[in-house]
Amino acid sequence: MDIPSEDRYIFKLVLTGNEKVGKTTLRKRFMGVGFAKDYKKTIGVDLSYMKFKRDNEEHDLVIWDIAGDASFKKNRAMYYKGTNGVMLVIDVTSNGDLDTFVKPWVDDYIQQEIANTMQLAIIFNKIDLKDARQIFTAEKKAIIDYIRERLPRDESFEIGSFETSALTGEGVRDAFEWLIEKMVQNHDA
Ligand SMILES: Nc1nc2c(ncn2[C@@H]2O[C@H](COP(=O)(O)OP(=O)(O)O)[C@@H](O)[C@H]2O)c(=O)[nH]1
Ligand SMILES: [Mg+2]
Repeated sequence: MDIPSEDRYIFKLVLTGNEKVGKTTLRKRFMGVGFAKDYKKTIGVDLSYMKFKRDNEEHDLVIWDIAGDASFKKNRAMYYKGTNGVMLVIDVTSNGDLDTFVKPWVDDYIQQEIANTMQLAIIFNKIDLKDARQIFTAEKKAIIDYIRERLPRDESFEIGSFETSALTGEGVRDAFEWLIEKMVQNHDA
């Protein structure tokens, strides 16, 4: 893994969402499989690093991905600190229950004090599993409305909503690119 030089800004994107919704598969689909193994052992997180170009300027991006549930809980503050962008991943074959799949994460954003500044994309993943799908337009709206209501942001705050399949790759690049663009815009502003 390349170590970015210290004078460059490193954008931080964190993946959130319940176990098995597809966070790691999405990350690998977008970035490849490279990660810093040591962090996995010590803080329960996989870190992936990439460079990206925008307007001829090169930036650095680190994606944080929860690796182990127990140590993640202990290291929650470290996980969220300095976050520019958040993906909340929802499995469309789940029932999308707000208390189970959404509330705990929104609670985190608020408690860890990133809710005021973060950019946010909701990722409705596993759309390839058409027969098992339970989350459609109405359920998606309920999830996004709930989040909007709880976040301390004004009406102009845009919450990204994307349908993806980490298995086929459908929608994955669009989702990451949208969020990265928002993160950069917000940092420039
Ligand atoms: N069919 C299908 N399976 C997926 C998709 N994304 C993830 N999975 C599977 O769901 C399981 C959990 O995925 P994983 O990325 O480990 O979830 P995580 O716990 O959120 O990191 C694995 O068996 C994946 O292969 C998807 O878009 N479609
Ligand atoms: Mg995972």
